[in-house]
Amino acid sequence: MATASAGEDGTSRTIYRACPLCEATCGIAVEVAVDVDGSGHAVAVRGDDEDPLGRGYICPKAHGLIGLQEDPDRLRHPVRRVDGQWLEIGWDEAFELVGRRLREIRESSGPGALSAYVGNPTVHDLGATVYMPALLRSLGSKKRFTASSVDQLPKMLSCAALFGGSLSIPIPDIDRTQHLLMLGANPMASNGSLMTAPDMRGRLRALRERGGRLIVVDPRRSETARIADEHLFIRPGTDALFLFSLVHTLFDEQLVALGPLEQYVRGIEEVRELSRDFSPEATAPATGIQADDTRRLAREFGAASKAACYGRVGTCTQAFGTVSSWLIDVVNVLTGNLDRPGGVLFPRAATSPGVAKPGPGSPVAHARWRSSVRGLPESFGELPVAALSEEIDSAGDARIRALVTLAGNPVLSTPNGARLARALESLDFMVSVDLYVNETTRFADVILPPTTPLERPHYDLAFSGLAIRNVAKFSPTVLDPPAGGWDQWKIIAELAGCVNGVGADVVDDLVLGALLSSCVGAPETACPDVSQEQARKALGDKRGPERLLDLMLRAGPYGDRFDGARGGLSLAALQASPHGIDLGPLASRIPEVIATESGAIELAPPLLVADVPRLRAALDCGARAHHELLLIGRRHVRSNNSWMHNIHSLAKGPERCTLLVHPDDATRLGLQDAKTARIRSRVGEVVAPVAVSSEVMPGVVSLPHGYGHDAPGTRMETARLHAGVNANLLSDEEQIDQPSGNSVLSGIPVEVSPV
Ligand SMILES: Nc1nc2c(c(=O)[nH]1)N[C@H]1C(S)=C(S)[C@@H](COP(=O)(O)OP(=O)(O)OC[C@H]3O[C@@H](n4cnc5c(=O)[nH]c(N)nc54)[C@H](O)[C@@H]3O)O[C@H]1N2
Ligand SMILES: Nc1nc2c(c(=O)[nH]1)N[C@H]1C(S)=C(S)[C@@H](COP(=O)(O)OP(=O)(O)OC[C@H]3O[C@@H](n4cnc5c(=O)[nH]c(N)nc54)[C@H](O)[C@@H]3O)O[C@H]1N2
Ligand code: SF4
Ligand SMILES: [Mo]
Repeated sequence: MATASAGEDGTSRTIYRACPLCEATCGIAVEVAVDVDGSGHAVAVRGDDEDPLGRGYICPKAHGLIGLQEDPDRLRHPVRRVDGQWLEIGWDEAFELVGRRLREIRESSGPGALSAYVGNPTVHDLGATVYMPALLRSLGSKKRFTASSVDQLPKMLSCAALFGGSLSIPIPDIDRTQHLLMLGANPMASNGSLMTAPDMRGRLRALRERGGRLIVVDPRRSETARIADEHLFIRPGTDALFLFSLVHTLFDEQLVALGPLEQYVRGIEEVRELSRDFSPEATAPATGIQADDTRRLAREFGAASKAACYGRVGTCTQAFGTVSSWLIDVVNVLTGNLDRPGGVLFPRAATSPGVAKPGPGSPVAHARWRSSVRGLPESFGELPVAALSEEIDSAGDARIRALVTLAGNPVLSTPNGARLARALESLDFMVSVDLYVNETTRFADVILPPTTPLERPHYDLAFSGLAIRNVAKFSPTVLDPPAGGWDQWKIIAELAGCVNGVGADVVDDLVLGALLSSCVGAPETACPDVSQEQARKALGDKRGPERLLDLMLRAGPYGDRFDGARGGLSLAALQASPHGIDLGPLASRIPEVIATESGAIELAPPLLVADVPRLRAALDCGARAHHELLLIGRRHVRSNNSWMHNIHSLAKGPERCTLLVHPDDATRLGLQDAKTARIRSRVGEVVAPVAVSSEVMPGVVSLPHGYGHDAPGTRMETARLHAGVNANLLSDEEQIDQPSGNSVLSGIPVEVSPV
């Protein structure tokens, strides 16, 4: 437990909220010591035993919230870079400058000269989540990038094709399943992703105690593989081949049994045909998984009373990310496990539109425009970030000249970080909304720092739609923001406004107006009988994200429909239940949730079928390329992508940024434990300490991402002491998953030699 001095007046209060640091969204109890002047400081973070999802669980990172709060390197005022020096400036001056520069560049070079990169912590703040789209719209540029395209974009694309919604992602029913087949995920370190489920250790233990099985497929014997019933090594990047072999076997051995799902599914025969070439014998040389094992795994999956196939970042950030993501759900569908308790289910979030659009929908929002240089396709309004550098340094007159970054560190988190750093340095103007001067924001002209997570209210809009139970929890402000501190929503709204010469209030009104028209007063909305005026009155005039949240909750599937007497959810109802409200286990939602053009689950969507020939070609090269050494990443429970490395309590301890090498490879390459190695790829090289370990499969080396904190010009002194190297100096912006343009960050060909 983190401790600090007691409050000056000797009393303390406890505030319950959700931890905003990762997708688990654990309920935490923050103890605040109260000072004589009534202000307070956070002294301890505990798990909240009454949180319906987390039931008291937290990981070591939760305490880091206090470290973040007190970090002397964290920015507390806007800063401007002048002749290499950071000068504190006022908010008005900052926005005047930013607005003027962005407008000038847009006027001289067109809206395509403006761009934005939105990073991962955006989804962990309600305010950023709801105002960010307004910022992107106001920039008026089609060149927008987010961390999705170094993460889950392939899953979004496959789900949009199969089910009609990029966020219609089936979640493993981990508390009721009897068989969990997990690929490319290590929730024992990551605490779970696209599966909001605190305490994975406890939940996986419970699975095994009730006689269920956990099977992990991973090129590394990860922390999760170690507690599994069975672990199979797989050659990086070959999951789609392995999954197709499972599908092949399901057909081959008459294990296909869709049950009640069958009436809603189209394309089963086409999938059968496609799977013919991918027999377990055909894929084994490439995957490294024996044909007998693949057949046995297919049989066991088919025979389990309730089973869930689940893949995460390792199955997305690879050359066949979209096809792998698709085939994971094909396995679930063919065995009747989609939409069945104990299988994989669609959550029903409290803020999802109250009337889901049932039946036929619109086509997948994909490839409506393309990037200028390589012609990479847009998905859901964003371009793959693998194209960001070239859109700055090689797009001629169409080039990006000004960039907004919001809660992102692409120099450490996207491919070929060295080229991106050079490109950022060449921009005419850059503004970053961030807490630190780090590897990316050091190139900004202006940095606008928001108040901290403990100083703002929160609700997990995204993660409540990805959780293993339906829950709703509001997180109130824990600490009063400091005088002159700006909440993130207000910074984003002001930023959106200043581009067009208006203030944050105008933007707030527009956001509210748009949300009102989609929630109330029209036949296709959830509350056709409630007028916009009525709703507006019920919501009150408090500006900011809480009012928008109230609207979404009240018009949502559990909402009070603006009728207090009716009962149901509202912001007030959540505020009266500080631990959160349990809305029950996940339940079947088909057909209501399906929104494809046809109204059916498209098991063989054209977008994915079109990528199968590329996969077929990989059957041969896969086997031939076994002499290549492939680089994968890994996560550590005390780390968080590229940040939180400046918090001593998390950063201390043994060196984490080491290269894991299998003993056979170490011998062959002349590498020694604890000595250093040079790792080279097509795009760059780094030098890192070696840890010889049979934890990785032969032919695979592993280096975590998010390090490389020794760059000049940053202001993160603790991180600098544990600098490590940037694994994304090795990842190659040319290597992408074809359908989505998602970066390949796993399975990068490298050469390794002793230094
Ligand atoms: N090689 C390799 N690369 C990877 C991955 C991998 O597995 N391997 N994983 C990928 C994945 S899954 C992801 S999601 C991306 C993440 O990529 P990014 O989102 O680009 O990077 P983060 O490391 O999450 O950086 C977060 C940034 O937000 C800032 N920040 C933190 N909290 C706040 C806040 O409340 N407000 C604001 N404004 N800023 C804040 C931090 O200071 C930091 O600058 O990295 C990807 N990159
Ligand atoms: N402590 C901590 N928690 C985090 C984060 C963090 O940085 N630190 N990041 C957060 C974010 S943004 C995300 S997206 C999630 C990610 O959550 P997870 O997906 O669980 O992420 P990882 O722990 O990286 O696990 C990925 C696994 O895929 C394996 N792998 C790599 N390549 C392949 C492959 O080709 N095939 C297969 N089958 N496996 C492969 C790796 O060895 C690794 O064990 O974690 C979140 N939680
Ligand atoms: S697992 Fe840790 S970092 Fe993630 S939400 Fe829970 S306490 Fe926070
Ligand atoms: Mo991520």
